[in-house]
Amino acid sequence: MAPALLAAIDLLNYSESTQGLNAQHLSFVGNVYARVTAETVDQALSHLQQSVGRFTNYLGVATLPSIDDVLSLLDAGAAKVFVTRLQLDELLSRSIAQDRLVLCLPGNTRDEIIDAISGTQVAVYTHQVDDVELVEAWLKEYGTDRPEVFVSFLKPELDSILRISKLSAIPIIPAQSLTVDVQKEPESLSVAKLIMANATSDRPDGLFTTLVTDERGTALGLVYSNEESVAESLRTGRGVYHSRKRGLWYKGESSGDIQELVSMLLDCDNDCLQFIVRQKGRGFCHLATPTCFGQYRGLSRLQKTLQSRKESAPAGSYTARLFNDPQLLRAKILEEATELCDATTKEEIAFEAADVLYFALTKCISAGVSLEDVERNLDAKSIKVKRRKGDAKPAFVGQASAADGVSSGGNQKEAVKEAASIPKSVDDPAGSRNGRIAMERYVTARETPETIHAALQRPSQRSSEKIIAICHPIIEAVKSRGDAAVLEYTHKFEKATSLTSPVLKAPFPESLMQLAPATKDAIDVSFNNIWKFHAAQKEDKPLVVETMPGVVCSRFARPIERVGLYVPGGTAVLPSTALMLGVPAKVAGCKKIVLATPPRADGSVTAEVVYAAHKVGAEAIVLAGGAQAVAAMAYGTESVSKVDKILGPGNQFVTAAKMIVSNDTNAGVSIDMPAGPSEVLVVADASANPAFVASDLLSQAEHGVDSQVICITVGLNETQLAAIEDELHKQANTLPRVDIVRGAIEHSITLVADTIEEALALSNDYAPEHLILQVQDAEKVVDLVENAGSVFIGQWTPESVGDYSAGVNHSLPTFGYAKQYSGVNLGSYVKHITSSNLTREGLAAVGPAVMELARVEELEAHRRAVSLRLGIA
Ligand SMILES: *[C@@H]1O[C@H](CO)[C@@H](O)[C@H](O)[C@H]1NC(C)=O
Ligand SMILES: *[C@@H]1O[C@H](CO)[C@@H](O)[C@H](O)[C@H]1NC(C)=O
Ligand SMILES: *[C@@H]1O[C@H](CO)[C@@H](O)[C@H](O)[C@H]1NC(C)=O
Ligand SMILES: *[C@@H]1O[C@H](CO)[C@@H](O)[C@H](O)[C@H]1NC(C)=O
Ligand SMILES: CC(=O)N[C@H]1CO[C@H](CO)[C@@H](O)[C@@H]1O
Repeated sequence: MAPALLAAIDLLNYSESTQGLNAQHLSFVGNVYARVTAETVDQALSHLQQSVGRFTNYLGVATLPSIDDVLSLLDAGAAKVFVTRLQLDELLSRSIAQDRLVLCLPGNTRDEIIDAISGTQVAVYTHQVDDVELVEAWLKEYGTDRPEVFVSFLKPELDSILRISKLSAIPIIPAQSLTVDVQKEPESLSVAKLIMANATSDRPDGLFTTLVTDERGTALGLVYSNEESVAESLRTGRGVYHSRKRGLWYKGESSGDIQELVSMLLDCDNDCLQFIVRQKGRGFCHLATPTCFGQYRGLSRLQKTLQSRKESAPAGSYTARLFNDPQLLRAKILEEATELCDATTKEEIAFEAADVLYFALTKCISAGVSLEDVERNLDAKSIKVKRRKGDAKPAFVGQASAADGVSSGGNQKEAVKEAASIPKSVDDPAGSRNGRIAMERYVTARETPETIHAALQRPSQRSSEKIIAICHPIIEAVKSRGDAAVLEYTHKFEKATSLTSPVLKAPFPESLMQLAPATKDAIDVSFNNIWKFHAAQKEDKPLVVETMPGVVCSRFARPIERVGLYVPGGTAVLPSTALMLGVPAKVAGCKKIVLATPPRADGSVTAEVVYAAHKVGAEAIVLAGGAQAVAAMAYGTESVSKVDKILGPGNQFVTAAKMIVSNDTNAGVSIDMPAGPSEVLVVADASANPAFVASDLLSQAEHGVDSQVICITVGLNETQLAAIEDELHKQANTLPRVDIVRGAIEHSITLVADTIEEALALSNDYAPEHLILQVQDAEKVVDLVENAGSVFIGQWTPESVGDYSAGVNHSLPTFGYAKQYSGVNLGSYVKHITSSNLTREGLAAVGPAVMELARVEELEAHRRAVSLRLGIA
């Protein structure tokens, strides 16, 4: 709708005290035109910010030389900016909507005007018109089927303004020439008169139907106005109407239920007024209800309730607690937001969204912020022209991926694919710094230890409680309903609805293991190397120690009888994990090996994994992922054997499920270690090849957006740092998984250190899963390594060899657990039994000590077991 009247202010000399309209009056009119120059642009921006949404339209004029200033004004909420022809072309080419722009005509002769507006649909402005008749003539010539026309006057006189208005042009009049009180300022133009100049009543009594609403647009009631009541309303700043019985009607004058005028406008065909007011007292209706149409509903009702509770909440009531305990409120907002994220059905989403709005509004009201303030903000944001990033902050990205992960029982690396930080397009800034794919850089000598520590935080460290809560019911279902429950989850999460059995039993048919010869050979090579390395870890004879003459203690190993190996799946093919987990189990001599992996949607498992399962002698493959697979192996089902230990990496759901089952004493199952997203830390000095360093960082970054890669440089100068960064940017852009890489790089960092000791101290504190040493005398540096899952020594040892074929396992502690845990190794598949074997003399020698300690502990039977044998009373 075209603004009927524009009040112009000149920021250079406008002040509240000048004669004419003050700021409140301006907001009644709603449409303000501000002359903005290069000198006053900052003033205009702050004016806009303070008046967020106060004015329906706020316009700037084209004495601005800079396109950036124009953009800033639009972004800050200016409804339209008046620009030159050149600026117009430039802005339109930048996809700025044409209804945000007004073309300033270079002059106001007929030819100039016709020339300027032919062929454009953009609104035009003609400045300081002297010859009103001429403008009138060409407006008539164009008829009403033309762009909006804004007109300012050399001499603003009522007659010329009205003539132009009647031709549907929009007059711009200096605020100083306008008044809301003609009695006091008889020289000035009456705002009421101008607003009503072109209003046309469709009623025989000439009154104007007037809709009264609150700021949110809720209709409060219906009344009538005429020019007199409009003028009184503007003058007093209150709701003033025309009562058909009583004449001029100052609403609330006797009852006290007054209304503050916020603004007034005409509808599209100028026959109905809308008054936007702030209702005070009991309400609008004579029945003392808030509106003539009954009670408030929805958010308005909630807001009223909260506002009244804030003033007088019954002590001890929940709302009072929320107002008084910011920590509780914070926790509720976070909790409800998470629940909303996890909701799936329409009913759940509506339910959870309502909760989020409830707590969010409580926060607002407690801080004196109203819904109207929030909505003004929304409106202001909706007209921004500069793009917002829209990415989630890193701390929240992991949480987002966690919730997604439940649908793919697969590898963490796969499960996070849909995470918020995967760049959606080339111009998405994730992982980019100054237009390049680059990690954030910190010079350790210039930062506090706290800053460095914070920078080394892993992504997605929160969420575990939530995940555990999701896993519990799944585990319970599998525990109580066995195969049926496992199948249901597989149908639901992996979409493998054709599956009728949750297991594939050995011997696996050849048809499921059809592999290219090269792939088969590669698996065989890896199998043999892993076998050799783990066989060498085998203890061929027990450890025997004679602690005293005749007292022999020994320790010997026995395989864990039944092991369950979790092989992440999803869309990734991970035969290497099957080998890394399965070979040591076979070397150790585990009697039963069960492998679990999520099937693809067609119910199949990749041939590589089946072949690997076959090579390690697995008795069955459980076709399930996530918590359901873990539960099936921990408790056993009709067709899945119960196991004694579960090993293998997985997403947060697998990890959480492993923690839950290992914590259940009735399950009788242990786990290898807690797992988290994969990570690498590369230490590089001047001897390192920048291309190698970058390739190692990227080979980890491509695992998933929640991977983290850290580069610690030792004594490198700017040129050398730039060389690594150049390589990273260059190589990253050539990778097929560049989007995932960018997601990971977004929360990855470079630390610029001076010495190798400093670098290793930082690394030990971080305790990386993979540590790559690309430094001079790398093997000596290993002595400085205190915490790491696996170390890759020297420039010829990329992490990839460890991932696949060197022989070391790649099932390693992540998330800083390298401080407490080893990676999977043969020891993970065996337990150690100790034994003691005494001769009579041996018992005689050690017996007095035993008896004395038994006496001190008052365990008489213990003492007697010795004394009896030794024939002592
Ligand atoms: C003013 O009134 C005329 C005649 O009724 C109408 O054509 C025109 O659209 C109106 N203009 C405005 C701005 O209301
Ligand atoms: C482990 O068990 C204890 C005691 O039953 C419980 O408090 C704790 O929350 C459990 N932890 C997990 C991860 O289930
Ligand atoms: C960095 O060191 C290298 C090797 O010593 C040298 O060639 C380069 O000029 C140095 N760059 C800067 C900016 O000091
Ligand atoms: C127990 O000790 C005796 C005497 O030292 C020895 O002969 C025997 O082999 C040992 N047995 C075992 C199982 O260690
Ligand atoms: C045996 C194996 O698979 N490789 C290594 C896995 O990690 C632990 C901890 O570093 C090593 O002890 C194993 O040798």
